[in-house]
Amino acid sequence: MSSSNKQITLYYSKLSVYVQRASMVLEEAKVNYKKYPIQIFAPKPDWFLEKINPRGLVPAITYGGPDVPGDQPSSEATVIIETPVIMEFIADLHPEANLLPKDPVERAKVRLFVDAVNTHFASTFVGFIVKGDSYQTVIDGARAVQKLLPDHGKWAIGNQFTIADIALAPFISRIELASKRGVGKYAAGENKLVLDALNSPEFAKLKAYSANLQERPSFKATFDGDYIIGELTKLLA
Ligand SMILES: N[C@@H](CCC(=O)N[C@@H](CS)C(=O)NCC(=O)O)C(=O)O
Repeated sequence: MSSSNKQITLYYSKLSVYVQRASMVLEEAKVNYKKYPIQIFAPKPDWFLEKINPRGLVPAITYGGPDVPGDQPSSEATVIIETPVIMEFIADLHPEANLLPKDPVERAKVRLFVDAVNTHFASTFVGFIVKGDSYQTVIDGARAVQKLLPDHGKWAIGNQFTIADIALAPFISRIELASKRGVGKYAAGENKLVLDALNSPEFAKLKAYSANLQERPSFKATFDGDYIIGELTKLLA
C-alpha cells in the first residue's frame, strides 16, 4: 500500500471548531477516511485517553495499521494530534493538493500565519462566544490577523490556497455566525459591536478574505451553521 492510501480515521465532533480544520484539509486533499464521533464538553472514554489523545482533545487521526473499529485503535497505527501537525501531515501526504508550498520562504509564511491565528485569534471564539469575554478581544485578534494578509492575492500568503487559510476559516466564520444569530455569552449588544467593526473600512481586507474562505467548497462541505447554532444554544442555556 502506498503512503497515500493507508487507512485514516478521524476522531471528530461536528461542533468542534478545531475539527473543521482537519475536515477541511482532508476534503481539500480528497482523502478517503473513516470518522469516529467523540463528544466534546464531556468526559472522554478511557480507550481514547489511553490510545488516542491523553489531552482529551479532538481532532485526532490514526494513520496506517489495519482497518479496525474506531474504538479499538490498533497499536500499528500512528496517532497524530494537534491541528497544525495534522494539517501539515495531510498536506505532505498529498503534495498534489498544493496545500503547503515547496519554497522554504513561502512555507515559513504559512507557518507564521497559522501561529498568528493560534496566538491571537483562535481563543477568541471560545472566549467571546462561550465565556463572554469582551468583544475587544475579537477586534484585537482580527487586527493581528489582518496585518499579515498580503496586499495582492486572494489568500493568506498570496495566490495559493494553503493550510494557513484552513487555520483561520473555522474561527472567523463561527464568530460571524454566532454574532449574527445573537448566540453567545457576550454582554448584550457586543455581537453588534463585533459585526459593526468587521464591516467597517478598517477591516475591509479581512472581510473580503473571510468571504472568500466561506465560498471555498471544502469550507461549505464541512460547515453546518444551523447545527452549530442549535448545539451552541443548548450548551450555553
Ligand atoms: N490545540 C488543539 C486544540 C483542540 C481543541 O481544543 N479541541 C476541543 C474541541 S474544539 C476539544 O476537543 N475539547 C475537549 C472537550 O471540550 O471536551 C488542536 O489544535 O488540535
